Amino acid sequence: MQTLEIAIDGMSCNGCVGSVTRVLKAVPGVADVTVTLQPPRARIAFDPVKAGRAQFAEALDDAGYGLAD
Ligand SMILES: [Cu+2]
Repeated sequence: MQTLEIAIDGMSCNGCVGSVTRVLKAVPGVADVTVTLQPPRARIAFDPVKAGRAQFAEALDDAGYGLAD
């Protein structure tokens, strides 16, 4: 298991926190997600064989968010 902390673009409220948490948790290989609004970041625990930054970026993009860094 690997942990990645990423800054998220496009979050403005707690509804966004819920959405970002849900879409990241739905990525195959993701075990746990913790999202904060201030600062807008996500900490993701995942299996690096199954998932990575590209999958997280795609899932976020589909939901209207993005990686900020
Ligand atoms: Cu929102």
